[in-house]
Formats: sequence, C-alpha cells, structure tokens
Amino acid sequence: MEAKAIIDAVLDFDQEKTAQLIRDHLDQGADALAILDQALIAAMDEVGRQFSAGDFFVPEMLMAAEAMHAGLEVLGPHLARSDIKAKGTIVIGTVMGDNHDIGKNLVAMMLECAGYRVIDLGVNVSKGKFLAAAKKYQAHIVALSALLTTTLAEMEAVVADVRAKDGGSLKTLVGGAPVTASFAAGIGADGYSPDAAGAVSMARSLISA
Ligand code: B1M
Repeated sequence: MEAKAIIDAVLDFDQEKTAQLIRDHLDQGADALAILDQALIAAMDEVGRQFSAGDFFVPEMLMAAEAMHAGLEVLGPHLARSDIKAKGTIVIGTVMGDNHDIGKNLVAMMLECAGYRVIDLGVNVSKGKFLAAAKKYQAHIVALSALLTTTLAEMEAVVADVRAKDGGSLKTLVGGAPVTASFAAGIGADGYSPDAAGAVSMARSLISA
C-alpha cells in the first residue's frame, strides 16, 4: 500500500483526493485497517507534529480533520464487520470541554461493526448527560474519549460519578491520546485502550466479565 500519497492528500487538505485514493487502494485489495493506521492516523500524527512546531494552526488542523472525515466515510464500511449481533449497549462521547471527535467516532464505528448498540452523545458531553443516557438506554458501558490534557480531570469526574451513582454494573471504558493505562487505573476506570481496535476487545471482556 502506498500510504504516502494518502498522507500527502490529507496534508494538502484535499478531501476529494483523499477519498479517491482510498477508493483506489480498496479496489486494489488493500486492507482497510492498514489504510487507517498507516495513512489516515499517520497523517493526523503529522498534523499534530506540525501544529506543535508552529507550522500549522487551528484552521489547518480543522481542514486536515475534514480530509480525514472524507477518507473515513469511504473506509468505514470496509472495517472489520462481525456477524454476531447486539452484544450490549455502549454510550460513548467526548468529555466536557473537549471537541475532538475523530478518534471517538472511530471507536464508535468499530464497536458498531463488532455488533454493539452504540449511543453516540457527541462532543463536549457533561457527566450528567453520560449518566442519564446510560440509564435511559440501559447501557453496559460508558465509553469516554479525551484528547486534551486539560480535559482529563473531566474524564476522572465522569468515572467517579458513574461509580458513585451506579450500583456497580455499569462499566467505564476510557481512551484518547493523553490517556495512559496508569492514568485509567488511577481514576478507577474499568477499562482502557490506546486505540479503536483495542477498545472493541476491552468492551468484549468488560461485558462478558
Ligand atoms: Co486539537 N489538539 N486542539 N484540534 N488536535 C491535539 C489533540 C494536540 C495534541 C495537537 C498538538 O498540540 N500537537 C493538542 C492537545 C495538547 C494536549 O492537551 N495534550 C491540541 C490542541 C492544543 C487543541 C486546541 C486547544 C487548539 C487551540 O484552540 N489553540 C483546540 C481545543 C478545542 C477543544 O476541544 N476545546 C483544538 C482543536 C482542534 C480542531 C477542532 C481544529 C481539530 C479537531 C477536529 C475534530 O476532531 N473534529 C483538532 C485536531 C484535528 C487535532 C489533531 C491534529 C488530530 C486529532 C485526531 O483526530 N487524531 C491532534 C494532534 C494528534 O492527535 N496527533 C490535536 C486522529 C485520531 C484517529 O486519533 O483522536 O487520538 P485520536 O484517537 C485514537 C486514540 O487516541 C484512541 O483511538 C483512536 C484511534 O486509534 N481513542 C480511544 C480515542 N478515543 C478513545 C476512546 C476509547 C479508546 C480509545 O475508549 C472509549
């Protein structure tokens, strides 16, 4: 797979080219997960590096995110699909104060593909809204994403709220770039994954536990 061309298209903020190159690679038999990891996520890592270096600013990050969205629309249906259905309900969202949704959307997509009912609350979600939705949909897991170090405290608050107000059957699953296994353990989260595929395995073990 020629990842560089796709990475360049994202870095040129070219939505159409990103989508077309992915279509071409899929037609030629490339693996959808390889395209995701080696091209799209790699491109966003490069965007992050350029932002840190002061070469990109927020508008550039946003335009790159739109190119990534265009690519994900093509890729989504090709990501691994499981035939075993409705294994549980998962409420997911990005915590309050945080508007990053690409990783969260990816996790939601993979969970859905794996056969879970996913209730996506979007971004900037308050802890009250997480708990209310978990009750309303009789969820098994509340899944939280955070991309900013400043919103890690909010993630901790949601996990604490679930622990305090739920009898113990509702599990919490956390992830996002600044989240580490030790942070997750420290705030008392039931599960953590560094990536979307791992979130599916973690959900599986939390629900069957
Ligand atoms: Co923002 N941003 N951003 N940004 N942005 C980061 C996160 C940053 C690391 C860039 C940098 O400095 N190098 C930095 C955070 C620094 C920090 O706190 N550690 C940053 C900053 C500072 C900001 C602003 C504050 C900038 C400003 O305004 N001055 C601002 C904050 C706005 C807000 O949220 N309140 C901001 C804004 C934005 C945009 C809106 C422009 C845009 C987001 C668009 C969108 O999401 N719709 C944006 C983007 C695009 C990025 C980068 C470049 C890319 C993020 C991304 O989509 N990655 C990012 C740099 C980077 O991450 N390399 C950056 C691809 C995505 C697939 O990965 O989300 O990590 P990720 O998800 C992964 C894993 O983390 C994991 O699985 C996913 C797939 O493998 N995962 C989970 C995620 N959630 C999970 C949940 C799980 C399990 C796994 O279980 C439930």
